[in-house]
Amino acid sequence: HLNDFNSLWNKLCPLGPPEAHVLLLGLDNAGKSTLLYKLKHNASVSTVPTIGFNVEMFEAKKNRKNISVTVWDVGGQNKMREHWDAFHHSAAAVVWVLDSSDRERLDEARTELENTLRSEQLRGRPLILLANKQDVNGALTGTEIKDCFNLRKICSSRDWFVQPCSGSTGVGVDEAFRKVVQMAKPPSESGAVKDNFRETVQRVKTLRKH
Ligand SMILES: Nc1nc2c(ncn2[C@@H]2O[C@H](COP(=O)(O)OP(=O)(O)OP(=O)(O)O)[C@@H](O)[C@H]2O)c(=O)[nH]1
Ligand SMILES: [Mg+2]
Repeated sequence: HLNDFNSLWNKLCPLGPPEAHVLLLGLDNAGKSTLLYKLKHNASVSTVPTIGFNVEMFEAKKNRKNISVTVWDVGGQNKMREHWDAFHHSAAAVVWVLDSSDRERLDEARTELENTLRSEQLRGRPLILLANKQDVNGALTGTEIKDCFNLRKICSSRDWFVQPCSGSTGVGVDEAFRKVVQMAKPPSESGAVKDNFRETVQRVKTLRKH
């Protein structure tokens, strides 16, 4: 009986399936929120710039086990960037979303990515770079981005992967998520990390209210 099974499962796994937190970061207008909702609802949602963050949960399988994946989509505007590091410590993977069609802001994106990767709390976490907006004519290819960002060098101490995609058409979005789940490396879970994390969420919620 399903209920019996559920109660047995809850006794065996009182904490639920293991969780992985994934951070979506990148400049404003890169397409993070569009990608999040495409992935969650397979719908093209019209977005507004994110002040604060959006968060969605997903079920996934990793090594044939169910895991629960929480994706944090943090606003990319300048004034939001100082809050990014509040999300770093529990991240199992960093997903950097790039507007591949915006050549003028490549330098800015590269500088911000390098800053993010310098974070002590993200040490060893994998980087998945989403080369978004591939539907736009003249968008940089994944290979061009890999070279232009010098990923081999700046990611010498972590796993990394470049996935071309489009949040508008959905091309590459499922592949990106599968890759993220496969590469995710949760930081060792300790009480301290969890408390710290709760505190961070509270802090950002308060921030959004003001
Ligand atoms: N052509 C095209 N446009 C896209 C794509 N993804 C997002 N956009 C558009 O880019 C704009 C910004 O998208 P958002 O998802 O709001 O960007 P964001 O990264 O969440 O921005 P912030 O919340 O300010 O950090 C919107 O007008 C989207 O419709 C894409 O793959 N192709
Ligand atoms: Mg957004």
